[in-house]
Amino acid sequence: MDHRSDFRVAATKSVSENLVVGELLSNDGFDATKRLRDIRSRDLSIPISNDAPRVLHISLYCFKSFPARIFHALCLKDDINSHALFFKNNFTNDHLPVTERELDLAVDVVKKTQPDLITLSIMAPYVVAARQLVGRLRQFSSAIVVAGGKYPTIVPHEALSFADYACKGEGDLTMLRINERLRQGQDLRGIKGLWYKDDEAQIIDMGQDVLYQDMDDIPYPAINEPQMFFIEKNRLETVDPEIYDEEILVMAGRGCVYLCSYCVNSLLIPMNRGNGRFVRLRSPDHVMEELDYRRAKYKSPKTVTFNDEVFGVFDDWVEEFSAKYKERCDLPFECELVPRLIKEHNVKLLAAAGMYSLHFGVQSGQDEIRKDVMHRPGNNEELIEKSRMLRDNGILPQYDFILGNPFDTDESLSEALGLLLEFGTPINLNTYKMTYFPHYPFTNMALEAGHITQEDVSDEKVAESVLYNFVYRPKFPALKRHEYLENCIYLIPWNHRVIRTILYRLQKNHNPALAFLVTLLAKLRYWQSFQQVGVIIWMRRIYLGFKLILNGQWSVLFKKIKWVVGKTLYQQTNTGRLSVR
Ligand code: B12
Ligand code: SF4
Repeated sequence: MDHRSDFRVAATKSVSENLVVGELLSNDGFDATKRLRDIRSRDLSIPISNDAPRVLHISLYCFKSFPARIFHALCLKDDINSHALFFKNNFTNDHLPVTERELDLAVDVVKKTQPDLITLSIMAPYVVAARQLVGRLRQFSSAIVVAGGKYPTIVPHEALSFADYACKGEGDLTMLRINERLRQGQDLRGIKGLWYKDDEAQIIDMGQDVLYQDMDDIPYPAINEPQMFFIEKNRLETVDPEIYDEEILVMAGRGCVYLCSYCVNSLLIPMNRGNGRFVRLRSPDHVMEELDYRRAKYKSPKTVTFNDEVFGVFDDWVEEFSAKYKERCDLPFECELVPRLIKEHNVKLLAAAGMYSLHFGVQSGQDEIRKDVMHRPGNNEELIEKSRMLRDNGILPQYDFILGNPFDTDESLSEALGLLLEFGTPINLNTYKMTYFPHYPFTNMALEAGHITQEDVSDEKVAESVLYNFVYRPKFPALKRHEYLENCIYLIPWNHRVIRTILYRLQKNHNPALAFLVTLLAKLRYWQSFQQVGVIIWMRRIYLGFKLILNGQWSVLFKKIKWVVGKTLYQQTNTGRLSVR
């Protein structure tokens, strides 16, 4: 089969003077789509041939990594001697730096698995760690290094500074083509989407593969399957920690319909024009099959979270999914949808199937900023209406909000505070800090407006910002009005009558004493939530305990005590069970 005929150069600008458009090489009649379909129903425990190529997939800072787990499953099905290494985990705002011991443990895994090929899945915040890890592994291995994920998708030419090949875009079929080349003992040049440097160090632009449409052909992520390694806190584990998680994180599809300026989709959607439908859902049956697989693996799953960016965006899908979920899965679930796309009819169906909460992004409190700067649909009126509708249907809304937006003003933040207070109580609010991801339209706007400089978008700065300040950290001291208004927003979830009164007062008028008090309380909330300061957690527990006693809520009190004891015991036994093998 001649693959040249369907080769389309993706909508990539010329990124470097030293770049030439590459040619696709025929893969000896290899048809990746057919292969994907042929191996679809294979079991993961199928014996691997003795002479099968050896591949090590590495995820950086994410034990849950969808791509690394999917590729491990895909390669096992494809008769590849596949291994997966999860090199460090993602602790929000508190990532731990790579240690020498951890690099040594990764080297041990490489020595043990002897890969012919190493793949890395890389997001922008982890480029520094990727360079460091690849540098070390190359001292002990001559494996080919292929990078994929959001970072190489956006800047494949930059990824070639440390990887031999960089995959632009989705890589499921690419992975099968790579496997076939390894089986044939050929190099990887000429594969669609796989950029490389030729012998003269010229970057060869291999475009990007089409978006694979039939999501049911793609394996779901491997959970606690053979040949998986996990490194964190100077330890190497071989039991998948995922099975001890009470939350099952699933994706029922891929893609989004919007192009918010601070989100990767603002780049991916234009990049994929003419490349197939961007939003693709798995069939409800396939999702249920995965949930059966996962529930059989997990020790005591309690909830399901769908991590899709726009969950259940098609009405007929929602109808079928709700009926099947209700019939086959008794775990409550939550999901995420853009407010504009939330329809009452679908909410009722999903609620009847077990949905207890729905996330939606508010992101700004002012319609103009949301629309003109963030390129996001929806206005405040619509948000309030959707929030009310969810509550009326017994669904707990969860709101996402981005602070640290340089285009915000005192007025827009005061409006935001008013809006969030209007959502009513109890309120679940996640407050993030704006991150300047390289090349995103929002970042370019901030650069043009002089709010940031190129240095703020360097790999190191992006890492620093995401690893330690992805979730908003309250400002201290917060003397300016916009600073303490952000702290006010951060404090909203504390939900106490007195606090709400203070927030209302500050929203209307400047008051330095109250602003100082709010700032102190916001700091306290941050310590309690993120720095796990034992004393503060216990002070709060004792306070809540007394409150329950005073209100005579004995059954709630006993439930809470049982939960605290259970959690403490679980943490202890969990650490014991995960000891090195
Ligand atoms: C689900 C999701 C998560 C999940 C799972 C993450 C994961 N690693 O799988 C959770 C909740 C854990 C998560 C956490 C985080 N996330 Co997140 N997340 C997403 C989301 C919504 C979907 C990504 C996804 O899983 N898609 C499905 C998988 C199968 O696709 P994929 O990862 O893109 O992989 C495909 C290709 O990239 C390629 N590919 C990937 N790796 C490789 C490797 C090789 C060798 C090849 C050939 C191809 C290849 O093939 C894959 C299959 O087609 C995206 C938004 C988006 N539109 O993508 C944000 C997104 C990826 N997240 C983002 C961020 C910042 C984070 C966090 C840092 C946030 C935080 N501080 O907590 C962490 C980092 C975790 C980590 N180290 O990976 C950013 C990354 C920005 C960037 N430019 O790099 C995104 C893009 C959102 C945004 N703001 O724009 N996230
Ligand atoms: S709606 Fe969400 S996922 Fe979609 S583009 Fe906007 S921020 Fe990204």
